Amino acid sequence: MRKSINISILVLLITGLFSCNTNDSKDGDKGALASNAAEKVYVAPGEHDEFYAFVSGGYSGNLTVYGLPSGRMFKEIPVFSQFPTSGYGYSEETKPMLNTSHGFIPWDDAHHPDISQTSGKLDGRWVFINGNNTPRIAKIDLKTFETTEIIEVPNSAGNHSSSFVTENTEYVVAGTRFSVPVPQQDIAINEYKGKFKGALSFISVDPEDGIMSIKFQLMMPGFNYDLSHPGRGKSHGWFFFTTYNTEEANSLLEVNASQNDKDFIAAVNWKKIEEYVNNGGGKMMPANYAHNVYDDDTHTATSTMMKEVLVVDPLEVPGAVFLLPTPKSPHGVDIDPSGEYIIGNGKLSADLTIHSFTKMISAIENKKFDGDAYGIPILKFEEILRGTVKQAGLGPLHTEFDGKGNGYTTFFISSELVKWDLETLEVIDRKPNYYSVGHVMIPGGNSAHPFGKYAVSMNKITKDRYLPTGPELEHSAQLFDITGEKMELLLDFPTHGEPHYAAGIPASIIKENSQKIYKLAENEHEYAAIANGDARVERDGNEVHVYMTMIRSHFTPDNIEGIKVGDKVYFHITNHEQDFDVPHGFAMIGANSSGLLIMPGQTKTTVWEPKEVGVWPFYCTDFCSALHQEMQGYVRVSPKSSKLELSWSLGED
Ligand code: RUQ
Ligand code: CUA
Repeated sequence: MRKSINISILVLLITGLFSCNTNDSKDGDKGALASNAAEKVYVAPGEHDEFYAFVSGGYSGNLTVYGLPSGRMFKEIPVFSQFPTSGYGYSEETKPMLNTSHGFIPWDDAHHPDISQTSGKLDGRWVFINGNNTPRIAKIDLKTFETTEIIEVPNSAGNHSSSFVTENTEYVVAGTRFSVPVPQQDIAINEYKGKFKGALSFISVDPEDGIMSIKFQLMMPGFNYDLSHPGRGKSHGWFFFTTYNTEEANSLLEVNASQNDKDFIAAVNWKKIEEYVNNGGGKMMPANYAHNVYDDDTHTATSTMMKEVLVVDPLEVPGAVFLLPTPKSPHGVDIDPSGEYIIGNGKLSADLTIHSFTKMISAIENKKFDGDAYGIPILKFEEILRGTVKQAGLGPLHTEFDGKGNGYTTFFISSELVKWDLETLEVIDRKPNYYSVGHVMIPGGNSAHPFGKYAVSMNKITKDRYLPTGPELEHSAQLFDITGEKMELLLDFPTHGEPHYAAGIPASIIKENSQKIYKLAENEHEYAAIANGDARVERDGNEVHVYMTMIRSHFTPDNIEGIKVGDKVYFHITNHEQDFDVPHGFAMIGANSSGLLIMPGQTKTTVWEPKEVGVWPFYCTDFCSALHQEMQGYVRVSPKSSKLELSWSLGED
């Protein structure tokens, strides 16, 4: 590999970073305001948006749902982070969702949502998202908009080249950003080179119930695997991963990992490996990772520790893995809707590199190799290159497509969104982004059928775009109309956490399936109180189980006596409402947990360990009726030595 580095770009990256200034911003605004932008984003009161946008929350650990074009925020879906609003990760039922091999982890860094597909089209069943920090992949059910499954990814670290799905959701794929010793061991960090490995995990998704299971892990050389995307159409069956730090440096990466003029895009023929694995290939290796599943009928999650994983050595499957040289530490790799163009966004580059899938296949067939890395053939750059978009901008990160022959690439350093023609590779338009754009999203952008009406750029720096809110500002997204030759800036809207990728989908695909209540008759929660007579309190040693019901505007039981200091009181609360949008809340004074928000027909549990004698109230936290303030009760707590028997009131006089 040649050693050279564009020092000026590196310096820009390290120091200058943000080339745009606020004066540009004012000019840009004028352009947008001169148009009918307001009309284009106006969704009249009571009207619905045309698209859902699922925007990653980055270090919030969650996923936020917005409407497009209005930019209105509809919901924050808790995924990897405890969420006191609903009690996710606090309720006894959902704590297992956050279980990992490292124990209970109440947070993660959530990056790249992707919506399930059938035949290359968004099907709106699930959205997947990766946890970077403690490697995990989560699945959110788009009927309930709840996280229903989380699988930990072993042998990985910084699970960043994730969680993208193949065109029939055969797999959701997760690649490690940081290579690590596999299996983990106590060795010197400077033994990195050659000893650390990069695991690329192919997680199968059951076509019926969506259950995830790690089919195999491809054990690659110890590079950093940054992003990935599936092939589609003609390239279906392949998956592409960018790499950087092919130098395998282990310190001062900002210099040492930028020595090679080109890093690689790893092309993985997963169909070939699947076949190899189905025929008994690969090695089972001991592992320890959590698989957490939430059951909609029992309203309860279970966590199972998995003990092994199937590992595949790429050298054992000749013809399955190739390396595509790609300039300047590529960040995103994006595949156009036809599956022909493989776009490498070299983040230290001014040009965009486009490889051709067809040329890649013929280079493979004709053995146009340029050596190998750890035995994996490196294809000749000139043989696979389709062309470059010249001087497109500085620091390309990510590209999306409109399905009409155009690519839209974000340039972090020059802070702009650039539209270019996939055929001519000419730049068509560029618009400044405020400021320092990361990702861009076009609904359906990672599929064979994008909906090329809007593009949303997600920016890293907000500065003066909104009223100041102290040193910390929310990140900012910008909505563009991309139906014309030129892009038109329509709207800025704040996003929660740090949005990395987002996934958009026409609302029509999912809104009819959106569930309104949980049917009480189908509630199989172990501690549910369904029939009127089910409400009760039971003691089992120092554990007390309260089977409680709630309906406007009453808890049953409402007063409980006979609880003692040192007891562990489980409130299992079932909401008997069967109307859309009538939750009740539950909060107990002094509980070391969050309140609960319980949806109609649902059961949730919280634990309270009273520490002092007295009479302690609980109440409903959601203003549910005119008599909401009356929705309350008391627990009498007696000394540990008390002989007072349990008693409770069922709401009669
Ligand atoms: S990565 S920009 Cu996960 Cu590009 Cu955020
Ligand atoms: Cu129930 Cu307020």
